[in-house]
Amino acid sequence: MIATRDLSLAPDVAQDATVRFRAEVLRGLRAPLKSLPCKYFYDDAGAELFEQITRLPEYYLTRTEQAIMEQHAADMAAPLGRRCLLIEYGSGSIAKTRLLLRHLREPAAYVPIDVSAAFLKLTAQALTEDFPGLEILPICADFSRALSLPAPRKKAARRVVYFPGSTIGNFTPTETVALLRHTARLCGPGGSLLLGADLQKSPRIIEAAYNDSQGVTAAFNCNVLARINRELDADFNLEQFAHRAFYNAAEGRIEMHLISQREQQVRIGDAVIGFAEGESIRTEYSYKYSLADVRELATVSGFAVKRVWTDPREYFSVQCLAVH
Ligand code: SAH
Ligand code: AVI
Repeated sequence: MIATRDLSLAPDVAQDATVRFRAEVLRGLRAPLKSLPCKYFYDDAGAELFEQITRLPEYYLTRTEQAIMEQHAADMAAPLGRRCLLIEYGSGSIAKTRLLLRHLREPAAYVPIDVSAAFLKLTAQALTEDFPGLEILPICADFSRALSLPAPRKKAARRVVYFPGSTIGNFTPTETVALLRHTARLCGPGGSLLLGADLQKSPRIIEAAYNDSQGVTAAFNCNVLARINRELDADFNLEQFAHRAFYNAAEGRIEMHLISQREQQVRIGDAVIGFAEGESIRTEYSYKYSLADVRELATVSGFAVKRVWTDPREYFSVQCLAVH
């Protein structure tokens, strides 16, 4: 029998989440260089727009990682052994997770962690049908914050964190080291991290992935303002902010911004934020690493790189890191 957990948030937890959302939005918009945390992209509409992005011809990341998983998931699963507890950060639509689960030997349980309740509900439903007997323990939370893991019914031999999608690239290198250290502690001795990371390549290819011709990435970017309007009683005029994404070669990252098209004031609840014409809100970084960069980040964070799988063009990598 499958066990899944109720994902509806208790009223006080939902209220805490809104208080935190408001505090983080105001902190970001009151800073001299305005920014918004990218984890707030993923309300129901944002999750759906992200899924559309993964199918765009320009967005090479998802299909390249999927191909790596299709080819090597058995190899990735073998050293993880019997009865591992599989924890996933930013699980999303779990398309790639299925490939891994298919090859794991009697996993103790699967713990998807995502800020998107919409994604998590779909996950539990879909996996219930396809993996009978697998205990699923979803957590709707920010994986970069302290969290306590639910105890699976079956005793786990080791903990494995699966972190696909290059979501690691949405953290700065300093944040990445903190996140990896926290992950090494979570995995504990004998644990592993299976990490999907986008790689450096021609800036032309990278920039196209974030400036698609159908405007889906622009809609994804602007949706965060619609979410703030709806959830925080704000009055952003979406027509007055334009999507901008560019590759910052010095920092090795894509930057996504929303550019104010005129001088304007926006109300968020009882707070008022002023924008100059041309002023930017930075909404996301997406770092692109070399294999050596990942090795260095892993090593200073308590991991050793054990295996690396890439595609023939070396656009993307999946890496097995062991806690050392
Ligand atoms: N793993 C999927 C989805 C990647 S999109 C894939 O590879 O296609 C990024 C996912 O991470 C989204 O589902 C988003 O809701 C989630 N996410 C982003 N930041 C998060 C955070 N700090 N904590 C928990 N989930 C987060
Ligand atoms: C989830 N994350 C890795 C995506 C990325 O490519 O940085 C989010 C995204 N932003 C724009 N398009 C996709």
